[in-house]
Amino acid sequence: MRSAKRMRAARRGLLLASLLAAAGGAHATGEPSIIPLPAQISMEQGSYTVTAAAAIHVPPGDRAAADAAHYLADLLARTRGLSLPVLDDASPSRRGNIVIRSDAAASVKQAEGYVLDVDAHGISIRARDAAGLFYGVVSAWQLLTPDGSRGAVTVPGMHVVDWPRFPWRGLMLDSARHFQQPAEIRQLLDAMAQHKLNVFHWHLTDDQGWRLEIRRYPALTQIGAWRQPPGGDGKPYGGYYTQAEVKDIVAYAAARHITIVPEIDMPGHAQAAVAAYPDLGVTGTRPAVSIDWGVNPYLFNVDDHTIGFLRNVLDEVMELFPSTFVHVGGDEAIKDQWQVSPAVQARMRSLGIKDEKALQSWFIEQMGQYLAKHGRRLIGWDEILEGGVPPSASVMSWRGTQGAIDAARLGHDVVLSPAPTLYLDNLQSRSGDEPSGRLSIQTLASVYAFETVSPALTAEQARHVLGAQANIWTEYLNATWQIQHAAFPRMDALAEAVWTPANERHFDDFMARLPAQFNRYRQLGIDYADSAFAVDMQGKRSRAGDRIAVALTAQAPAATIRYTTDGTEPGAGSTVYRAPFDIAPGTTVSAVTFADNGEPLARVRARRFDGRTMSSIDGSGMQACAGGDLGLRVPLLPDATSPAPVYNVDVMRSCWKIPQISLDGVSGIAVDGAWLARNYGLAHDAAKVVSRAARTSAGELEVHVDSCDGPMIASMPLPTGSAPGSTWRVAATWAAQAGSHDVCILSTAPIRGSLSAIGRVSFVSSVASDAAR
Ligand code: TNX
Repeated sequence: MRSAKRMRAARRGLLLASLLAAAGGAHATGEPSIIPLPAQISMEQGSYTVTAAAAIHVPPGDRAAADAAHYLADLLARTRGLSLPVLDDASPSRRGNIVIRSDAAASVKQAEGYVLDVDAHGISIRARDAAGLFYGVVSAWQLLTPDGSRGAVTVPGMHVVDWPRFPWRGLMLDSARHFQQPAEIRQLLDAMAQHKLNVFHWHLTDDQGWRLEIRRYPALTQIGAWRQPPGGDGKPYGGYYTQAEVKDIVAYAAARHITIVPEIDMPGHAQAAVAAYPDLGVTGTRPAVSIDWGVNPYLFNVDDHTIGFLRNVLDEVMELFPSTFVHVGGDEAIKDQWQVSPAVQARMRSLGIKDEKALQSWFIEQMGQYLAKHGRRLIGWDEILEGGVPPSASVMSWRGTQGAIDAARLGHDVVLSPAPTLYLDNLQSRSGDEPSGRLSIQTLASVYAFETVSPALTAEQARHVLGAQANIWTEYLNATWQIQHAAFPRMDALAEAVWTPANERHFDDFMARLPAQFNRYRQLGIDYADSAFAVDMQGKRSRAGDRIAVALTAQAPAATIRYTTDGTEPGAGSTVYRAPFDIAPGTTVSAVTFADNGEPLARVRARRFDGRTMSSIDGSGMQACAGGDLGLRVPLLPDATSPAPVYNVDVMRSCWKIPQISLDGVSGIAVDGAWLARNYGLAHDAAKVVSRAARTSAGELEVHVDSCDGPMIASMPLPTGSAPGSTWRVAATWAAQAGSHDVCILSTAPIRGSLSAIGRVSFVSSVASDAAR
């Protein structure tokens, strides 16, 4: 076998040859856009054209091949307009057209692998198992959709031998914080399968909602699935999955070789369950289903009744989900309630357990043993390592990667899903047009660079690394389009990190294969993010103010940026951006990145540069104040589904810094903001929320220069009547300032009421003509 490097070089060389050979042929595009990149691929002579007259052939009685064939036929019809029949007439020697067959002798390295050949006679897919055939079909579909057009397509000759790097290639979706319809779940599962991902970790219960019907305990969903959102119209927010819907979804996933790992979170994140059945809780009182994101205090108690309840729940969970692994959470369970409860303390003593962390271990092990008795395995978040990891447990490492290292060293199987890299609720660019989410920016490149196996592990320990997954937490992802924006194309980067051999992964090569994937997304109706290819524009005014130097950037390192300055859409013939250029105030710059083949890679971004727009700053131009963290970009109301408005907030400090802005000729400020729900479970950090003295009842926005302790140049009373979701504009003028300064804007609003948030700051110029230019 050739080394990976030489295979790569050979691939490139032959690719060039086949491109030249195919010149003038049907759809001669670049490198075959298979994502994730196969383990081995070599380009061969010849090519094959699939037309509307083609058929997909499978051997009679080869059920796995027939299933894969039908999946391919369906996908091709949807995305290429080719309706190919599936015929069960493939003899062992059959060649030509598309042939899919189970083949115990297929030379794949391991389970889920496949061999795919394209030559002048046709396309052949062989595999030892059903998953391998399915993945072969997914690769074939990608080869047959190299561009956005419909109808006949020519595939270059090649030999692909492919298998996954890890058995756990996952995606987690939080259906508790926001609820997704079954159809949305199915669409996500379908897309996962098309990325060769095979584990869907379904976060079904949390403080803000219990989403799984349990026949024995109907109140879990009658009460626990509904919450009363702040600032809403009085209608409860919620929803749940009936057992019939779950069975459907599980079958839909299984047909795509995806295992669904359900998560029932315990002993923390239990507030919705306790709201339904207060006797499961510690205090005996009934809380509301939570409306606060973060860490809430409600824990399950540790008595026999509650342990029995959870076992009964697991019975129904196991009945619905055939997965070997069942996830029992274990995260963020602050122990306050257990610490002050005489009953819990008595139980702890009678069990001979030394502290609450060890009590959590005992709790989790009760579940672990119960699952083991039923032939299942327990997995939990890395907090289950605290207080002694239960012997039967596997660990999902989220607080960085140390949990995975520790657990693997102790001989436990682990799955990597570290925050912030694999937390897709983080935004993916600094652009102001990104929707709500967490504000640690995790770009496509940073997800791509993720390495599942820590170099700190020995080869023996690394055998415990099952794989990795990305997590879609949905506190701020309220609608399908937001989930899709967060997931795509970072899911492509994840797929390559968990499927492709480590030494075959190259970001530039990956980026070159993405445009074809974007075409598939459009065909499939997936609202992907173009953030990695979007053009960001920064303008800098000359001293005299008569010229503006505009700099254009995009994350994609190799993308060609083209732009116009006359208001027209940039096309393949527009000026290529090479260095910052000068424009006169009042000019609109429109820019977009292009692939080598002349196709645009993103939506056109346009911006008019004049005195007014340049002195108007949105969240993307704001930073945290010293010692703070603008950690979140939140919508106007907790369940809002529109892209705007959004507000970057520091819930601890309510403070924003605008770095180095020229105050020459600036005579005042106008701030567009809103009152937001202060719906955060801050647990032990609650005491750290900064409270400032206010002079008026709703507090003020204070403007300081140079630092937050620097001179105050304006103070604007905030409007009273601070209902969450109400927007406002406040303004002030000030005595002339000179030079460039950091500007600090802080809020003195009372920390018990709504959260004051600023969305846009406009510096008002005293030179009227300048604003008009
Ligand atoms: C922490 S990750 C959590 C979740 C949140 C997430 C992101 C984990 C095991 N717990 O409850 O949704 O941060 O906001």
